[in-house]
Amino acid sequence: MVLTDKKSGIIPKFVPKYQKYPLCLMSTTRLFTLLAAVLLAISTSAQVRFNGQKAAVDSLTGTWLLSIPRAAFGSDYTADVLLEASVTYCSIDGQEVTDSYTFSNVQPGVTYRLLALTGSDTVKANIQFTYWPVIQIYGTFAKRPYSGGTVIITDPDSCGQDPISARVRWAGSSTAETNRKKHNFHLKFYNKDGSKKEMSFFGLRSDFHWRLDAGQVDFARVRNRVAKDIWAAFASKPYYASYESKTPRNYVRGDFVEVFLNDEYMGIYSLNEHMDRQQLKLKPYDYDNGVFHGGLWKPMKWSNATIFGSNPTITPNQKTWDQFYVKYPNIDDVKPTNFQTLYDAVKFTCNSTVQAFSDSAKYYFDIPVFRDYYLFTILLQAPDNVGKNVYYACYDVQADKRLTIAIWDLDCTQGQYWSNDGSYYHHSSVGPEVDFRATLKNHKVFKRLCQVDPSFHGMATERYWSLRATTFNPDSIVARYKAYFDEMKSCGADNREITRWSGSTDLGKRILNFEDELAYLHDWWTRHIAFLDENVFIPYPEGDVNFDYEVNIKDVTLLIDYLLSPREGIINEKRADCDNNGHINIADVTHVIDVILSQHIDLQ
Ligand SMILES: [Ca+2]
Ligand SMILES: [Ca+2]
Repeated sequence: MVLTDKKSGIIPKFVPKYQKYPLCLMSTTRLFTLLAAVLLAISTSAQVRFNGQKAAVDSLTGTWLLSIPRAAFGSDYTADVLLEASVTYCSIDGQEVTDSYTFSNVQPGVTYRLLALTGSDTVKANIQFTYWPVIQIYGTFAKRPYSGGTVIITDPDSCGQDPISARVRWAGSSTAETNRKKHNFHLKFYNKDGSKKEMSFFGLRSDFHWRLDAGQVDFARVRNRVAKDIWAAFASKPYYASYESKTPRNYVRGDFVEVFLNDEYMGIYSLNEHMDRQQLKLKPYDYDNGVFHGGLWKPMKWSNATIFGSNPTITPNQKTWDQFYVKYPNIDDVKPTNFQTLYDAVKFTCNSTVQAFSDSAKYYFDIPVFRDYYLFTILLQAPDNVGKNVYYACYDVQADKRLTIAIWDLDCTQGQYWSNDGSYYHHSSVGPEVDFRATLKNHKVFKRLCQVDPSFHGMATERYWSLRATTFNPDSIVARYKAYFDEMKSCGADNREITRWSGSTDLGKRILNFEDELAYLHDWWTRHIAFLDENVFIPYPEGDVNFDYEVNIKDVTLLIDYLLSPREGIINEKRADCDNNGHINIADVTHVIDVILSQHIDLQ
């Protein structure tokens, strides 16, 4: 992780609170009284610094968390200790500390008991280590609007802990309700003069706007991340990638951190890039001449319009059209805005004849990316990503009106439902033997693409089988989870997350257990891929050029038509290369005829 600015700072005064666990054993009042007697006071961690670093304080458990290099785990870790003048005595695990201390055999979750005396207070804390970055957020926040706050970011590989001025709000829709606890956050960083403070983490893009993803209702906490990894591993690039000089990404990247809010541990988050014009490398608005180029839109909620099923009158003077929100250009900068390109695609989907849709869908939609999204959502089962939690982008509305897709927010996938009402856990509607096409075809673009062109599903099927032994192998998908669980386990974050959130209302008061979830995911993926193999992406027979699961004279006719007049889109070239020699020619026609003849021989 790379931080860009350095200046010394303070951690706000730590106020002791009741111990959260184990509440089941005694009343809060009694517990508080007991703790108050034992912990006469816990004070700010700034009074004791380790290699210049102030620990992040969790007032819920009395834990001080220090972020140190990963290499320090599994061995002894020696830290220079700096005591503030007010500290008259300090010990760790009973050994007096003056200017340095060696933590023996640092392991995930292992605690070292600190005792510090000042003139008026006795400070007791359990020191733990992580090798993930730590982000401390201070302030009072809501879904909207942004509120001022302070953010301190501790990099395991450096000692800078500058307080950063920030504008912060909760991100998401249902996950941003006030009755939820582990909120996602939008973070916007600012310099002291009020200018945007660009920061880069994990070697990712430099930006002033970052998002912390909580995985609030996700029992694996990493579903969104694994989903994005799978998409990044196979999905087609946007149609304009071949002529845009920079690399567009139709997904966001990020990495793990541990978050504290007002000195309460909030657990494992993914610090992610932002989805915007910069991420997708859309052509910028021409301010000099007032000309629109790139456009980016996102549904806020599911509606008939967001599934391209109705085309109400556009509202270019507003930031929303029906349930679509204009992300770029920002309505605050460019008003009226341009919903026309999106509107035209919706209207075309609603009103075009079968023939017109068949002929012209490729001028409105980035078919390879739409096909990959079709495959991806069937693979993951993503009911929250049909008509919402997706971005539509146009590179340059002046040159090419095609919409492409960028993925977003895939927490509720792979057997995970979105509600936290307690009834959704491992819900049958997202079970491994559910054919997701029924849900996906509520979206009229996918419904019509499947209806007018069998090769849409056909080519998705071929893509599925080309990836079946690698990216889509259930063992390789489960291995992604295993690797992330191992990662969180080996820095101790897994148990900190469990201690903080297991049994919470966000999880329908259910137990958080990563081993159980891994077993669930293994079962779900093994059964789901077997189901897809046999029921959804059913392999086509050899010679079935037109994807109707039959090999007959229609395939021969189509193939000859194609050879006489090659046309984009009427045939899948891989299927047409029936003898699989890399060329499409008359020998393939002969091969199809041989297949047909052999069927007749088989029947005799
Ligand atoms: Ca056929
Ligand atoms: Ca051939």
